[in-house]
Amino acid sequence: MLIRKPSDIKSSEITSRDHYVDRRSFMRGALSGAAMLGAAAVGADRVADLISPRTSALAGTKLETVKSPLSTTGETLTTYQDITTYNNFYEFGVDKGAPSKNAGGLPTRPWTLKVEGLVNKPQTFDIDTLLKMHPLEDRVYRHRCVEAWSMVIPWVGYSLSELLKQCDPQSKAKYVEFHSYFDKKVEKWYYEDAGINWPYTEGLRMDEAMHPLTLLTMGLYGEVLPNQDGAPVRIVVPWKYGFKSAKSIVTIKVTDKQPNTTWNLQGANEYGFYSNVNPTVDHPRWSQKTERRIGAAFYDQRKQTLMFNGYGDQVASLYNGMDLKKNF
Ligand SMILES: Nc1nc2c(c(=O)[nH]1)N[C@H]1C(S)=C(S)[C@@H](COP(=O)(O)O)O[C@H]1N2
Ligand SMILES: [Mo]
Repeated sequence: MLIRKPSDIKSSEITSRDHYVDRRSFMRGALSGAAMLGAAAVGADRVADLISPRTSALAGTKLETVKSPLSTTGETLTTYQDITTYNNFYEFGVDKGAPSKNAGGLPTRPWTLKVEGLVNKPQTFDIDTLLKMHPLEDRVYRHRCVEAWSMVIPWVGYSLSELLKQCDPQSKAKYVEFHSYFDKKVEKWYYEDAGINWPYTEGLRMDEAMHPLTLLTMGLYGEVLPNQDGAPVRIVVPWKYGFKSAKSIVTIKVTDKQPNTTWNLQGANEYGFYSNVNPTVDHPRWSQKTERRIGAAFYDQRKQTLMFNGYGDQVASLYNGMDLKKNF
């Protein structure tokens, strides 16, 4: 992304959700048969790969959800196929197609999320507790990557504030830090040479983290998150560039100092701590005025990028008095 030029992989094949699921389970059935027959001939790794791990064992598990009044309306949803095969998840490789191929081994059960730091009630939550703690909402959000492409994604989750409130942040708490899972044995594709400081770390100001739009996300399209999209739990901050939305998080640390975040350390002039979507502030290497909508018909692909990604009515007041040209 971020290191290389945005690649222009065409989302050539657009398959509807149902067709995709049918085809996938059909292929899995066909392949496990083939795998059993051929087990002696092909190596054990290859057999394992044939049987399933391209996607997690939990993939396709339905979640019980309610509609959210905070959903974005009037946009065409990006297909499940595109959302799950065009990804940025550098721990599993830098190409957009790599995470969907490589993230099958991410161990999403058991999984815990620890909330620590400046809170009166530090706690470790099991993923199955998180899934039941508060009603899960279907929330449609625009997603705008700093690389100037975008999607419209029907996430499932609830406001991060619901979780933070349970931990009772102290009054000196000013920031929240998110740490992604990191294991070199599982995420063999992490980009060692680029000098990225793993684990992937992101952060928000406390009031941004408590804003109702900031989503603790556990699913998409009404099902558990596929591994490549940050299973089993991630953050989604729809008014900021996509890299602010850390995937597969294991720790939330509440602090009084602005966190050092992965991409900000890579290049502060390219990836600001705030990184609110802003069409008037270009990335040093490309324009941010427009975006390419993944999967849209060719005549409809170029969209004007909206200030705060279109969420200004809800979030602009968080930045009163700040120079929006500098808060990038
Ligand atoms: N741990 C981790 N989180 C991450 C990333 C990553 O490489 N590693 N990429 C970010 C970027 S640049 C984007 S655009 C979104 C992509 O989310 P998606 O693949 O579910 O669309 O995840 C963000 N969160
Ligand atoms: Mo991104």
